[in-house]
Amino acid sequence: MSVATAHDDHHDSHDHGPPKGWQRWVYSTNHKDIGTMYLFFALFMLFFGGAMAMYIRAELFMPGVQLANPDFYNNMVTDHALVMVFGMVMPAAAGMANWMIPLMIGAPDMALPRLNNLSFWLLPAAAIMLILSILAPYLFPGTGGPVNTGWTLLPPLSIQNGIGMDFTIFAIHMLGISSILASINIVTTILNMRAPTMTMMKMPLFVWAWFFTALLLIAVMPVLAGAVTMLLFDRHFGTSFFDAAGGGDPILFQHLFWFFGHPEVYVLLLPSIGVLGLVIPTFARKPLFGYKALVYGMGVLAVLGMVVWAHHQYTIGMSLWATNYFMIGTILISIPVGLMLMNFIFTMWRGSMTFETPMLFGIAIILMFSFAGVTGVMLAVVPADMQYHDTMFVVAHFHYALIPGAVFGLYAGVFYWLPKWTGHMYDERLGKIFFWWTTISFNITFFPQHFSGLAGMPRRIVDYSIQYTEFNVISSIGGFLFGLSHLLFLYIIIQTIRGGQKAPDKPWEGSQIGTPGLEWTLPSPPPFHSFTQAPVVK
Ligand code: HEM
Ligand SMILES: [Cu+2]
Repeated sequence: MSVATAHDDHHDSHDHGPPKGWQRWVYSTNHKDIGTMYLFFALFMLFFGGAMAMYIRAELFMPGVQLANPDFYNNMVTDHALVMVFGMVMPAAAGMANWMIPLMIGAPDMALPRLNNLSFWLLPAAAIMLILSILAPYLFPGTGGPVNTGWTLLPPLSIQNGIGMDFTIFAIHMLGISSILASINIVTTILNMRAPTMTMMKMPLFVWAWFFTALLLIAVMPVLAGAVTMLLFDRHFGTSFFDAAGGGDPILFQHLFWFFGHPEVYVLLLPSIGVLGLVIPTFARKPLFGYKALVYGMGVLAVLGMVVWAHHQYTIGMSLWATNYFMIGTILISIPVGLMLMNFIFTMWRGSMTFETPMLFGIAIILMFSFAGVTGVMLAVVPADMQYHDTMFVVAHFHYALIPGAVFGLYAGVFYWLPKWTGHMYDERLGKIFFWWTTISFNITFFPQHFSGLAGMPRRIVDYSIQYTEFNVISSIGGFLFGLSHLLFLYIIIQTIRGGQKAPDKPWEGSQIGTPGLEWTLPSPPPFHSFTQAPVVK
């Protein structure tokens, strides 16, 4: 056939382009295409989860119940969190892993390209399930109200919820399978696909960060999957794992959930630490300070992160010994975290710094994430947490941890790699505007929540007492500005994809200082198939 002959003409040549049309994407086994799909999926989910956040802030703008019934409000709180965690941050980080890890280690592709395709395509299916879980009360009237448990899905409420909860559980199953498969792929790629001269201790920090992230996911995702499956059994098959009426214990679910949930915050954080490990040396024009310490620090963080989960449950009435153990373990975590931040600061020390958008995000992360570390240590102290628990103070803490710690790291990565991905430079002026706009509005949104929280305003409740009004008005205005800034983000991305100044192979002068930087030896954008022969690392 003509296709076959055409192929024979350039036999053994690997520079054929991608397949045409929809098949390129649906059947894709190419790490760059799959990475691109992950990133677009995450971008879409950013707006979906963001829209729910706007709804929440609109409702909280004033005391009283304004927009809808309280159960729907709590449904929005639940799905905002699930979408942001599983639909946005994790897929964005996975998209970056797909794009960059093979390029960084000199591999032609991921180790398991078909599995890679499956990992991605499970996500849209999960997203549909999640949307169905929101719509269920309206599509299937009489099957129960909205899922109103919060992302922690705590029983007994999650046992009593309507059919929407089943959709949520299925969505989590699919998201979990997707994460586990992607993680297996990433670990296998890192262990087996490196160019022969790329030893583990030469790998860019981003690769190490994802290595630990993937190991964490493989360790804890199955626990969450098991927990929600047990929940499903309690709901439909007559078991009583978590139902006190049948001899079960809702506290068991909390332990299983947080055994997953706390490591999950490191899953969200570590890829961004990996981005920082590239961005800071690039724009400080100095090799990363304490590379080895950072690698070991991330390892310690991953292990410690797995044994402190019950700091989310101080109020349930554990034994004093258990409580003390979890408190001390949690406080110990500040040691590797502090060490990592110090390494970044020492990398900048006496460097020749410039402040392009990725670097601005990098510096903002260090400052604002440290702040989350401080409130985190406050929360880790048992008698103090007894007061703060379930208040807006916790909301402020974890948004300071997650938005600078995870999301800003992803933004830094987007601006850092957009030239490589698209072949065009983004508009630096717009990038800087976006940086200041998000950073300022983020702080306006979440800083006041520390005070409303300390003053006692509970979280996950649609209404509040009037003395918290001012804090909430400020928060909501900040929130709307923060949301709005993302239209600029979208604009910058579209503009960069469509054209702009041509990006050189290595757009950032310092990007190969102290790291092999194989990805910068390729053209921008890299060809469809790259490193079909292993490069040599000097
Ligand atoms: C020094 C580091 C940290 C410490 C000591 C710490 C401590 C804590 C504690 C004790 C709580 C429970 C508060 C309560 O519910 O009463 C908490 C909640 C939370 N933290 Fe952190 N944290 C740290 C870093 C992080 C990081 C890096 C992230 C994410 C990237 C994060 C995300 C969260 C989230 C999402 C919650 C709330 C979960 C929920 O109840 O829905 N934290 N933190
Ligand atoms: Cu935790």
